[in-house]
Amino acid sequence: MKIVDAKVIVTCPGRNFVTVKIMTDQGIYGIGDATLNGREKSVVSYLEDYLLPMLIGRDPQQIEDIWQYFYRGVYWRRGPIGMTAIAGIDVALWDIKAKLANMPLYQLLGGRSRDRILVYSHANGKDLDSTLDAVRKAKEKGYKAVRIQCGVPGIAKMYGIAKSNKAYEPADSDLPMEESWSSEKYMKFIPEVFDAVRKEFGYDIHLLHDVHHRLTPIEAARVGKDLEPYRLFWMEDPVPAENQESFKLIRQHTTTPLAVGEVFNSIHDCRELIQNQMIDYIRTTIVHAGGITQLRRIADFASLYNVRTGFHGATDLSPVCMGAALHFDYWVPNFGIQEHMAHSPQMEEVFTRAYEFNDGYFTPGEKIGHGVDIDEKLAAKYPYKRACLPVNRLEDGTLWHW
Ligand code: EZ4
Ligand code: CO
Repeated sequence: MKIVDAKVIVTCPGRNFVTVKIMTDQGIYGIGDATLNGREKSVVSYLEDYLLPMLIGRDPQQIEDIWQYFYRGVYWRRGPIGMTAIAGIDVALWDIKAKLANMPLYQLLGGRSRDRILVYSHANGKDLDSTLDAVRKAKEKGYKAVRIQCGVPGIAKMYGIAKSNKAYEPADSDLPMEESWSSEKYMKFIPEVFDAVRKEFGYDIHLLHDVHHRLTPIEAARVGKDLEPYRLFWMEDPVPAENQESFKLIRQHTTTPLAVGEVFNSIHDCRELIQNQMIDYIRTTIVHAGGITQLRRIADFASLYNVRTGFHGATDLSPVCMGAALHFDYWVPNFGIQEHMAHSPQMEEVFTRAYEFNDGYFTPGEKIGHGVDIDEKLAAKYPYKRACLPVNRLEDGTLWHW
């Protein structure tokens, strides 16, 4: 069996998505997501100019060898652009292998370990009242777990809060917009938010929160401690994680569970965090961490230390990534939770899916492969449009983490 063609499809049905499509001499094809939010074209170039030409003539069944060829073989290892490109190829190859085996992908991975996949949705509001409304709406849709972000009095524009009534959308301007931040104002306000949410909705719902790397370790320790009475499912990305040692300090002070890793792209980025049991959930996802081939290794390694998965699943990860992630979640023994932000109807016209939502849980569907496909004709109607993530500054103008 041989790969006869491989291409990249870029489409913007409301936001930019990059899809790898690999064709074989047996008529079977596979697709993979290779979207890197705000830097999409750099992955497109890496694929088109380098990796895809090297695929032609190879046996698509040799997923492992192809992965090693693009990881070890290129000399320049790791990094978001390279690992996202590898993930796009890897998922397309797993899709092909599952189609060859005539199985849904989860069967090929080892079969399902659970009946259904718990997901969390987002509830954000510019103030407390609108945040409570958003939680109510998520509950009405059936979600059993909700990530809560709330505008902070005195901070004009901040991450995670939607503009007017639009869906929350961080990448929406041709050049980066500027947001602002005050750790002091945030730290004072955030326990009040969770207090109000628990008072209104009780404890029979999982609550999550994303700090988006904005605190120092000792500040994160305090927030974790202050939030303990509200029993969070997790506190996400409390500090930047380049320095994995930061988490030792946070861990000494709080029992609020920690989730980290959506910006990681290799097993080495999370090795110390996992092996020193400094986190509870690993968020590294298929598209940004070298595909199923590497993520399996990360999950197996994490399972040795009681760390469970909680994959990133924002809308900038295409339905192709979501489909593959749900097959992975169905199988992985140490599953924790899966993030879910609904794609728009326009996006779901371009990408057809087999996965289904029912009362707060997903199932990946029984379609062979990962069950997601792309309508290329429709995709071609939505040309790429540059959309940058914002930057973040402190009140005195200092450029800050975001
Ligand atoms: O900022 O997906 O937990 N989710 C997040 C996301 C990320 C975007 C970046 O592309 O933090 O909203
Ligand atoms: Co996050």
